[in-house]
Amino acid sequence: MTTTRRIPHCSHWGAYTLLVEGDQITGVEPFAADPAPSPIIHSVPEWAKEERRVLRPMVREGWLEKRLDSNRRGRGSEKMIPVSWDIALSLVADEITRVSRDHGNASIFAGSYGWTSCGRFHHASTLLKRVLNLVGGYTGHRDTYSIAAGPVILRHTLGDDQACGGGANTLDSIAENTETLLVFGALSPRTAQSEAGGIGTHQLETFLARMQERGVKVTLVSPLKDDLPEWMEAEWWPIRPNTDAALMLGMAGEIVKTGRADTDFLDRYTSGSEELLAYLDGRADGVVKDADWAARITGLKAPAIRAQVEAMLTSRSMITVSWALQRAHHGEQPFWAALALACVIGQLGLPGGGVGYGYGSLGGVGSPIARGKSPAMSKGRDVIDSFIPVARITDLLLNPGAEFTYEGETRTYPDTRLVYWAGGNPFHHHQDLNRLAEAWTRPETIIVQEPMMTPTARRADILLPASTSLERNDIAGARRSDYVLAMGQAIPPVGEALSDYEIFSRLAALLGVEEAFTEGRDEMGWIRHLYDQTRADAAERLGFEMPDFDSFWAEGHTPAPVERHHTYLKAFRADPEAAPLATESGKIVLGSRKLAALDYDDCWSHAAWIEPVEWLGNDTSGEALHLISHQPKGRLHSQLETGAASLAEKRHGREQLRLHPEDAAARGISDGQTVRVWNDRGECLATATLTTDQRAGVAVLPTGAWFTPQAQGPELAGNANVLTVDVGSSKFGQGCSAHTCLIRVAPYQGPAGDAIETYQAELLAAAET
Ligand SMILES: Nc1nc2c(c(=O)[nH]1)N[C@H]1C(S)=C(S)[C@@H](COP(=O)(O)OP(=O)(O)OC[C@H]3O[C@@H](n4cnc5c(=O)[nH]c(N)nc54)[C@H](O)[C@@H]3O)O[C@H]1N2
Ligand SMILES: Nc1nc2c(c(=O)[nH]1)N[C@H]1C(S)=C(S)[C@@H](COP(=O)(O)OP(=O)(O)OC[C@H]3O[C@@H](n4cnc5c(=O)[nH]c(N)nc54)[C@H](O)[C@@H]3O)O[C@H]1N2
Ligand SMILES: [Mo]
Repeated sequence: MTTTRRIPHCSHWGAYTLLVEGDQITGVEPFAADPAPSPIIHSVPEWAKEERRVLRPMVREGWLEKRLDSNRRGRGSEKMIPVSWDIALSLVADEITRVSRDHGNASIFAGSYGWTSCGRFHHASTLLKRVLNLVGGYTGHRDTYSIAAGPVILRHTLGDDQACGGGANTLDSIAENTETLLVFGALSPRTAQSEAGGIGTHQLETFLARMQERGVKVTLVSPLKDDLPEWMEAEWWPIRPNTDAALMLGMAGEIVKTGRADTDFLDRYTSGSEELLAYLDGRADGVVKDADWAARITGLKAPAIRAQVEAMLTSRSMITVSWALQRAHHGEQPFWAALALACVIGQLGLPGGGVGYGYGSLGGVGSPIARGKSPAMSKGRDVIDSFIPVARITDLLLNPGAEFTYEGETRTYPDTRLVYWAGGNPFHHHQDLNRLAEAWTRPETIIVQEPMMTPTARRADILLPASTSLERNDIAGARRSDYVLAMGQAIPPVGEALSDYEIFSRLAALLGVEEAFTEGRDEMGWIRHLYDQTRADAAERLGFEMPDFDSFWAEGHTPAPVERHHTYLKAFRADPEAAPLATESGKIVLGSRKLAALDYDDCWSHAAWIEPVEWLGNDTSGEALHLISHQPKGRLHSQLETGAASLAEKRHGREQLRLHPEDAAARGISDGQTVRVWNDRGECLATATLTTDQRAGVAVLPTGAWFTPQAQGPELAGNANVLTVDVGSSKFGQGCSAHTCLIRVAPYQGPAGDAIETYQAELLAAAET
């Protein structure tokens, strides 16, 4: 008789129990306390399938034969030769030693951005940095693809970036206090499924339901109607993408024009407001920013904007802004403009009033605020000061020695010789992948540590197979989680895979730093240690009792301390002198001395509407659509792309390109047809799906399809990043501009194989070498 083992586990999309018989996962049960478990949990057994795994260490044939003299354009197409772990790791150690000795450690790029597994112990990029910090350091990265332009501008206008990281008014308080809610972007269960580092309970819908029940007046400003659940019965304003700053400033200007700006609030709590007001009322540039001005730019209706202004002024009003808005060219502006609007209204610091960012962008943003110390492995002290803004990776590789700016500083790109990527997939996440592919030919050596044979893994010189979280023990629950969660090992490692900790421990030994790296602890020793730190902190600092480690591990989960009904800037509002902000003035900055001195043309000294490089307002062809490449519903980025939840969102083995029926008709496209999607940067195939749930002129292609380029012709899988633009949001923030992108679409005439089948066949061919 087979016995079924029940193993508590967790991923970025939540906690669950794995049912295991022998070495097989036979079922997945949602975490009982979770009111809205993510369907993606049922895709997890897909990780165990050998077809997509890296099964053994491998080295690119040309690199093995000729090292630095190999043809670096062979990456991704040359044979990969299996080698033993000993050989693979000694090659890695020798490369680190060589580059460090001959070029200095800044020539080792280990920024290695990526979501990896949710486990906080086997956290691949942290462990990579930990090893390298013990042998002289590396070039790292600042900010994230998720948020960069946003937090950078908030650090200078609010003093820190809490308001976009889950520290603004909590949703429980908004649900009880707000009367008028203006939503920019989304409040969507689609994105709230995920939380970096795992989450116990998904609460967004609980709070949205409470708002609906209380009759909160909700307006959704988004190109997509389904960015808010239909049952919220919100008024939908289908805005032209990337024009939100104009709407926000037009609303603020309308308030100023009608003499209703809260001047007491502006005087007492802000600095530089004169400059903003001069822009709004037209003294600065002769253009009055009001409802009519905003309507012209955004494609919305001026009377509705005026009515909204009225409601915002005469009731308790709250503005929410999704992270998506700042993943765009000039993405600093909608974040700053929303703050400016909130200041003109004057309700910041009151329960359910003001502005907050990123609600529902991740599951924990807006939920009760976790107050404990989350379990986390340390990367150690950064021993050299070398970094890039995260999304400047292609620029780094193409332009060694060139200058770049970031947050007011001017710095120089180092000369990258070695790239080590562990736990991320740049051939999914970066913009303009054809440009990245060119840059990828520059470094002498590229090491990738990955469980899956991803497009990035295939483009490695040395490829190291990491195990997935299913194959080892770990602990989850990061800084926004309401629970600490056990991640038990369910199955043995697939192929010759080793855990990230084991790989880096062996590498540390070869580099002579094993003691410092491991501190003498093994896997369970570390997990126990990390948990005990979290438990001690909760007890000492917050008086919050957590069970001892063995009880926790047996139970699989334990609640973490949280704060409910939080009001952002409450203390500052009560006494701005006693509780000043960490800004240049101690107040909210509406006119920045720092930015005035920098005098950038793409990030001015006050919030402004600055046209993006590409938008519907500057299309000269008359045929372009604005592409929204938002987060995929059925997977996390490129992870579990062939899992059931992800496949359910595909049609004919490709991603669906959502089109408005008017745009489809104008191009002779019918529902379900294969279309070619292109611009000057690249082209891909997708399956057209027609819907009136989006503004005409807008197309939607979710991110994360596995990049499957052909020697000639379009990319097969529907990877949006062959189309997106690779420019920094501005000289100040340097965030990625993924949501700024114009495309063309037409029916596809050529032969179109099934992308998944093609990819699978290529993988099998690669595995046979
Ligand atoms: N066009 C467009 N592009 C975007 C975005 C967008 O909105 N539009 N969004 C951006 C955003 S917000 C983000 S966060 C990025 C996400 O970009 P990434 O974080 O790079 O995407 P993932 O697919 O999550 O990649 C994680 C990788 O880690 C691997 N992995 C999983 N577990 C382990 C492990 O235990 N060990 C190791 N070594 N590896 C593991 C997975 O197999 C996967 O290949 O994409 C960005 N790109
Ligand atoms: N299922 C799933 N959930 C995820 C992820 C995933 O891969 N899969 N990824 C996670 C990660 S890493 C992150 S950072 C978050 C991201 O969270 P978000 O940034 O909030 O998510 P997006 O899906 O990129 O965008 C949300 C919506 O913003 C709208 N939008 C885009 N551009 C504009 C604009 O110019 N103006 C207005 N008003 N609206 C606009 C789009 O209609 C889009 O549907 O999602 C997280 N959640
Ligand atoms: Mo993200």
